[in-house]
Amino acid sequence: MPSYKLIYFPVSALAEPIRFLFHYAGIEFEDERFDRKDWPKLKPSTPFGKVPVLEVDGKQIDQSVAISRYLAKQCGLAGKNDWESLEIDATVDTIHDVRANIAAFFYESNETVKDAKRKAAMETVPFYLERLDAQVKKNGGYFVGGSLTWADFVFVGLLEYLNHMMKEDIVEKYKNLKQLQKTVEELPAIKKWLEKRPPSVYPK
Ligand SMILES: N[C@@H](CCC(=O)N[C@@H](CS)C(=O)NCC(=O)O)C(=O)O
Repeated sequence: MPSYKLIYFPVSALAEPIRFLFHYAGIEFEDERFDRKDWPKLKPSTPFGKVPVLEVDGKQIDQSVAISRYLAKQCGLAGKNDWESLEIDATVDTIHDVRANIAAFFYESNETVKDAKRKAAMETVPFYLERLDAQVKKNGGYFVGGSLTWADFVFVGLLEYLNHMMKEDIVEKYKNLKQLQKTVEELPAIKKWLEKRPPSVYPK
């Protein structure tokens, strides 16, 4: 078994689906959370100046989605055939489109532009969530194929971060997404992780 080190800010966000996968698969890893003030020093040492970065036996790789897909293949969560794998990839991209819409206003510093982007997100996000909710309903409580896949981990893993940016529980009124959150969070390995995970420390 290779030795794994996951390097990220001290938050859930993009690293959390990867952490979910490690815990679900029962694969040991070092969960390195660096202090924000150390980022400028650390950034040039990463492949593309971004985190999360995974070190596999000392070799560095970035991109949270690619890393999640890699781990999902190892624990049987990457789809039962090529079509399902494609559906999972498409769903994960859609989930990241939702994140990008929310992040666009959250990280905007110009107040006028921020308001315009927030207004746009308030229309776009429900549009996506309604459709994702219907997808879960159609697929027996999961995003793809009637059973757990890494797309479910990406969505539920990102939720805390999305809720932090939106300042509300974004799945509150989406019955099927809410139930999916419950299903994932009640998986024994995930439940155990959620009980002990360090709280996210978001910038003030
Ligand atoms: N597509 C990349 C995005 C990585 C990304 O944007 N990471 C942010 C943190 S969430 C980052 O490294 N920000 C610090 C910076 O850009 O200096 C992924 O999914 O891993």
